[in-house]
Amino acid sequence: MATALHNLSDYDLNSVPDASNMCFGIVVSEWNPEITGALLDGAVKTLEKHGAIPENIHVKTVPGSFELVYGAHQMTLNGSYDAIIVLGSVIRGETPHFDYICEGVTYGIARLNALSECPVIFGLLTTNDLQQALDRCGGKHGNKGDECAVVAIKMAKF
Ligand code: DLZ
Repeated sequence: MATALHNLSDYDLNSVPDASNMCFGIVVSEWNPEITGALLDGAVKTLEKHGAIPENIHVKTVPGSFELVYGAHQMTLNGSYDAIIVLGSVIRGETPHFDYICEGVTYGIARLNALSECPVIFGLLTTNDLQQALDRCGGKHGNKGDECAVVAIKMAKF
């Protein structure tokens, strides 16, 4: 499970279906923008690398990670997406707030996956500090945005 044992940007290119006919929604949190912006860049570049057309990648922002569930839910209701990706970064602080946000988003996204027809891909970095987040948005452990894009294409094809 540990990302230190698995680079987030490493995958078998041949295992990824062609995405040229697919439409993707991405919901990205504005909190920790240097992290979420890098996640978004990684996700969009990887979707396009596998054939997705820029006009078929629709990006919406929400104020914080807690709002990712609402944003993704609205996109599932739209009915025109083959897969939806949520991107956020929650960094542990001094209060239990971190745990409540992480739990709420995890539960909310899992619930959407169980109840809606559109797969929702979980791109929430939950880290103890800023460095761990930087390591996972294009740093030494790769970019979780890349991983989410590959998962979105595979789940769209599922
Ligand atoms: C309030 C808050 C805090 C303390 N930390 C983060 C964070 O590290 N990452 C993040 O995406 N959002 C954070 N937020 C904002 C909440 O996600 C949410 O936007 C607010 O609680 C309002 O619902």
